Amino acid sequence: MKMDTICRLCSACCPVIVDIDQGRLRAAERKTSLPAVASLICPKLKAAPDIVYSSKRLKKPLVKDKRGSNSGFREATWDEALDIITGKLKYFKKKYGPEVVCWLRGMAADWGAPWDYANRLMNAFGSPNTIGNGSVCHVAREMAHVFTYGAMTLPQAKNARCIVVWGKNDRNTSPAAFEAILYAKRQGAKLIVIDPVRTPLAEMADIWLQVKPGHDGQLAMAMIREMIVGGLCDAKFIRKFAIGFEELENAAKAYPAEKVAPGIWLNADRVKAAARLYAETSPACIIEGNGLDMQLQVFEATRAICMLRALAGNLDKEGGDLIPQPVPTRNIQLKKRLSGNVRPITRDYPLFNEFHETWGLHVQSCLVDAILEEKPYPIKMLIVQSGNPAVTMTDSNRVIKSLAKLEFTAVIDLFLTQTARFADVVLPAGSCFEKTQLNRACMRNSPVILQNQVIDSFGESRPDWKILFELAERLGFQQEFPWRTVEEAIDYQLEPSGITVEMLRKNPAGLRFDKLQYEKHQTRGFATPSGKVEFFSERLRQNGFPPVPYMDGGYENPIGFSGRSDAYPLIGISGERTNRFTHSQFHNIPALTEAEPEGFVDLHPDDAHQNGVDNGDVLKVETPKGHIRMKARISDGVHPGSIQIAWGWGEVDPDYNLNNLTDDDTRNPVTGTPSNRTFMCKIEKVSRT
Ligand SMILES: Nc1nc2c(c(=O)[nH]1)N[C@H]1C(S)=C(S)[C@@H](COP(=O)(O)OP(=O)(O)OC[C@H]3O[C@@H](n4cnc5c(=O)[nH]c(N)nc54)[C@H](O)[C@@H]3O)O[C@H]1N2
Ligand SMILES: Nc1nc2c(c(=O)[nH]1)N[C@H]1C(S)=C(S)[C@@H](COP(=O)(O)OP(=O)(O)OC[C@H]3O[C@@H](n4cnc5c(=O)[nH]c(N)nc54)[C@H](O)[C@@H]3O)O[C@H]1N2
Ligand code: SF4
Ligand SMILES: [Mo]
Repeated sequence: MKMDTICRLCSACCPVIVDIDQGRLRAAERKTSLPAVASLICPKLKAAPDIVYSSKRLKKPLVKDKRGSNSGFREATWDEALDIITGKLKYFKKKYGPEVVCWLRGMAADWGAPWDYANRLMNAFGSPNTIGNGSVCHVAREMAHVFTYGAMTLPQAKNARCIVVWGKNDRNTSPAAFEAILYAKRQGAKLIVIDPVRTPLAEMADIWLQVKPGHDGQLAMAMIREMIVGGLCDAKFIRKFAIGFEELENAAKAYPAEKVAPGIWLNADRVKAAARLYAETSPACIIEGNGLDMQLQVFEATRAICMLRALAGNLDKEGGDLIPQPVPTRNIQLKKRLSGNVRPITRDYPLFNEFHETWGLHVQSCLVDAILEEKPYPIKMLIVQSGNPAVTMTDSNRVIKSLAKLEFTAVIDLFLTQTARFADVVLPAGSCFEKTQLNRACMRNSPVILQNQVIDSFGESRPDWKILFELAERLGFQQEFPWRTVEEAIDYQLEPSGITVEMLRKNPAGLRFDKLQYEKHQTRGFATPSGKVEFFSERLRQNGFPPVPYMDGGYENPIGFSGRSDAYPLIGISGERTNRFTHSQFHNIPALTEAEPEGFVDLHPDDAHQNGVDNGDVLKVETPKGHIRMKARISDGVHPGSIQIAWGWGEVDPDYNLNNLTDDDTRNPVTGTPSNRTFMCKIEKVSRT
């Protein structure tokens, strides 16, 4: 039987058709809306049955029992496991106050509506500490958009005449977006790629700017400057719909391409050519990605990039960058229930906490501060849902110390991960094919497409929503969680839109709430305090941050450990996400590891020669925080002076854990973002092939 759903094996959230036989998944295939382009095969989706029915999946709840089996865990019933967790929740609340309990969410259970259940539960319980990983993913970038023109734009690559791909590797991370770029290129669109690594997109580009890692903000300012002095801006749009142009013009004076380019490994003429091609081709869109996200200057650099969109007049144009039309939903977070006296552990980042009612709290580094240093107060109990912080959070040695110090930890996951090993109780969660949920990726801009439960639950595992609803019931929150099924909960949340689960099931391709509209600013303006595009943000100024990005004219080197470059001369790039793995996931699935059994450190032939390194030699890569060991792969796809380190392999062996190298001491002052992606390091050959 064929059924429609959304794949959530990674955050690309592709609509898929699954083939089901007696409640079991046989195969799955992506749908594509672009008939002219062959649908890209996703290896993870192809391996979905191997993932879902992996022998390593957790079938039953586990409880830590040091007297028991080798692993230290014994199997338990759901009743026992949930009773232990609720007992601990009540104990810590009574002894210290509800805020000592934190709920930490990774990206896997969905960046979406289901997260609202965790917020609702924790807010009803009385703790403001529901923390996600937005400080290292796209949320810091989203805030830069919101502070510039009120919402995060969606690039309309399919109909663009010029596409800028800025720090994104869509072939591996978002096949639908890659297909749209291929489609547009076939229609003659120009492609500019800004990436320190030669990705498949860089190979196809009309202009590839191999920017020095972490220095995108200076590049964006040079492009702004080139557009302004070249008279290439949309003056009419700026006059009517923007404020602070003069201040931006002044700030950009410090960044002529000739002055910027040599320091960021680029050629001034090519920077100018890129700015001109972007400005002179209309409509044009900018696709940004995670290459910007873990930069120390993520907020400022993204704000500058957002300004390029406005200067070129591409905002909310077909083939430009669309201002989304989100589906109206009921805010079910119950934030108002919190006592005003209990401030979250992320209190030092008030603007980031509050810029968007959906996102909640996202500076995950604050959790480690709270556990280890008890700042601003101690966290004693942690519930980790759909995340693997022992591998994915910054400065793993520090994270692991914090996990070891916690008084009680529960983990909700499909597998016994490096993080779950620290848990007192592990609850087995259902995979994305085993649960129905509202997917935020769809809600952000219609059409809304439902993620459906299409197969039976594996073993005794339960969908995340069910685990949360049952915890709520045990804590006495029947009133807050009155729903018997997830369908009821979704209908309640979607009520303002008039869309129901039943309607969504009848329309598997999705439902739009309202008609797609462009240039909405003509009638409504932009959702900023001034109603205009804010090159100058009074809100930032009032909060002690530069109102215009890079207005100090500085040429800072914003890379982790940049002050230690004598001892650590190479730039380490947290590297490629290949299309077989999602962060720390699926390295235990033979169907995927057969084709890609290990990760590599890519280094340029010049650096290999200088360090006497051959292909396959084992390298020790070191920073002041720690080291990893991984095989070398010589590649001219990276710039001399930089190495690209494979991401996500720390789940297999802590010796491969890239976050052993990263620094959590220095963070972006607005968003708390550390330099996970870019840091100074050194290499040493430790063995030959
Ligand atoms: N140095 C460095 N650090 C990074 C990054 C980087 O590139 N470099 N990337 C950053 C980014 S962008 C992100 S988003 C984070 C990701 O950080 P995490 O969210 O911690 O990433 P994953 O390794 O995917 O962990 C997801 C976990 O959820 C489990 N899981 C999968 N599906 C479900 C489900 O439906 N329910 C439940 N309960 N569990 C499920 C998986 O088995 C896995 O253990 O890492 C960040 N950290
Ligand atoms: N297969 C797979 N798909 C995924 C994921 C996964 O783990 N695996 N993770 C999901 C998640 S949570 C996320 S956030 C997205 C991320 O998806 P993408 O945004 O595509 O992220 P990456 O592929 O990590 O990085 C994008 C590009 O940024 C470049 N880059 C690195 N440093 C810099 C820099 O300093 N400047 C610039 N301009 N570029 C730089 C890298 O070389 C890379 O080509 O993917 C999602 N999809
Ligand atoms: S890219 Fe692959 S794994 Fe990710 S959502 Fe799409 S089909 Fe699933
Ligand atoms: Mo992410």
